[in-house]
Amino acid sequence: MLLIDQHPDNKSIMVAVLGAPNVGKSSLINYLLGSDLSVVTAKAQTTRNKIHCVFTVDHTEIILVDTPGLHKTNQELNKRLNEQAREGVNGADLNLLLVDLTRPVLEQCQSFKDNMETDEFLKTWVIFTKCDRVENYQDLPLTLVLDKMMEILPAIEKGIVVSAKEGINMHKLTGVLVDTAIPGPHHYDDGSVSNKNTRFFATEYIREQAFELLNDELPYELAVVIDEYKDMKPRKGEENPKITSHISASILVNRPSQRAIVVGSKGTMIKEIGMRARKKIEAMVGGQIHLNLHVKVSEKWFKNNYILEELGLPRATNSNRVWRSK
Ligand SMILES: Nc1nc2c(ncn2[C@@H]2O[C@H](COP(=O)(O)OP(=O)(O)OP(=O)(O)O)[C@@H](O)[C@H]2O)c(=O)[nH]1
Ligand SMILES: [Mg+2]
Repeated sequence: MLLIDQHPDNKSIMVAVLGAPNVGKSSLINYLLGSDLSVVTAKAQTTRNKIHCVFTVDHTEIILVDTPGLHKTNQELNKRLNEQAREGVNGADLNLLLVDLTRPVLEQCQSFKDNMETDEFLKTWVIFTKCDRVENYQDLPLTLVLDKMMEILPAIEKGIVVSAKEGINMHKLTGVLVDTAIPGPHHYDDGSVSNKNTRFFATEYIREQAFELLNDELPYELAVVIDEYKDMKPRKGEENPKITSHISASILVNRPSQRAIVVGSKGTMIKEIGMRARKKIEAMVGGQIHLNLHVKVSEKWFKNNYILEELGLPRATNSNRVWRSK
């Protein structure tokens, strides 16, 4: 946004949303945003790229950086996911460390510290998530837990208990973020919701539906790439074209047997994935789209540097030697 267009009361804050896989990072962001922008599934490691998710409250811009769940790993893909999470703090003013109340909380704090692989931490607030799943969460000995966490990570300043499912304390969280925002210009234009484009979110929504509909380990060996994304020009005299975009995308899998599962009997599975993803993409673009999905066997795509780069996952500092072939 041009400086000349900035309101004198403008404030901004960039917040890195971090934590283990599946703790509810994307759910929290979507709740605060008031939309299903970021992908959420019951499976761990749903988010694969760091994503800026932006909203404003009066004159305050809040940029939430969604990140992949940090975890210990030797796999190339996962190393790159961790790197995305670590990079999520670049430029941030505050870390939110999400800790799932249904799992051991001190362990999550220790793992976060270890997996970030640094001794320098921004000021950090602990967000205890999924309190709706804990009986009498109000009686939790939070002060004691926070003291123990601060021993592990001195950058911790405070803790807030929330539920994105039930909306518990979410307005309070927005309020403290607004209060903490720094006076200065906004980084995004009014109405912008992300640094990622519709092409990126189209792949995310296809992958989200595939994750939801497919069982077991398959999702981890599945990725989505766009082959073609064509916005249609209205024909002469046509004011509101019926189809606004044509999208062709490939679902990559590791083995032929996985291809058969994703296609499904008589193509029913791929049809269902496509139908659900299309609805979500149409809601995003505000028009009708034509979505063409293919399933391609791309053996060990998750070790292939070219494909990983295309998926927005550049090499990590601790990357393995990876395949060079296309
Ligand atoms: N009961 C309950 N479930 C929640 C809450 N927040 C998230 N979940 C569920 O937890 C699961 C994981 O949520 P995500 O938001 O995808 O978690 P994440 O931390 O972004 O996960 P990754 O991207 O895989 O690291 C989903 O099934 C959510 O519906 C909550 O407040 N209460
Ligand atoms: Mg996520």
